[in-house]
Amino acid sequence: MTITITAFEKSPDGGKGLARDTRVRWALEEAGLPYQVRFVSFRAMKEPAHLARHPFGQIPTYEEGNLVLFETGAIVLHVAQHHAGLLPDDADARARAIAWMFAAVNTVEPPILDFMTARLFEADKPWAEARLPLVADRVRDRLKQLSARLGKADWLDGGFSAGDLMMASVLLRLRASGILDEFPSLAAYVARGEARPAYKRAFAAQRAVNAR
Ligand code: GTB
Repeated sequence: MTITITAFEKSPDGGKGLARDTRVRWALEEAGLPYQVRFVSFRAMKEPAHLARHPFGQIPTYEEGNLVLFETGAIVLHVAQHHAGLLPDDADARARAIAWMFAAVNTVEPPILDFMTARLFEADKPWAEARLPLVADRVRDRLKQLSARLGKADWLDGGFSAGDLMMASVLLRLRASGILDEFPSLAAYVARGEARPAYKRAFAAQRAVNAR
């Protein structure tokens, strides 16, 4: 069955792979699944045709036959549950890998999003100077905990899984700020993810559309 995802017609990052379609592309590449992309403009995202796919008018979405999904965690989990390569066979290890997916979007990504918002969109506010160090430290607290758990391992729990795919995707957005490099083991962890052939294909595909 044909898989169709949505992505920005032109991503504001100019092809750095920071928009969330990249993590879905990465999962599809890991699973060896071909897919098509429907590109949407910021205006089209808020129109009824796209809102029928995504209640919040965002990208990415995922269509496969009658199934329409939104939320990258749900999309990557769906792909991982139906195709080999992204979740372990052992039931307990599988549950732990899924826990890491939730940790990525529910525990690690929120402080990173607060930090990005403060840094990129609120820098001109009168309170920005006082708030930015606070939100940056909340990110550092999470990264300290995560790097303690990762230790010297390559991946969070045994072999590479959808949990690592989601965690690396969340972390790589921090690179430009310099905070990721304060945690060399996490910077190396993200680099290991980005070195995977499937990530490289996903990155190249979005870059081909967005590079300017
Ligand atoms: N929780 C949802 C998920 O995981 O799927 C979040 C989806 C989401 O935030 N989508 C963003 C979107 O559609 C694109 S990825 N925004 C438009 C809107 O809300 O109107 C966020 C993003 C956008 C741009 C960059 N960039 O250019 O650097 C990075 C990340």
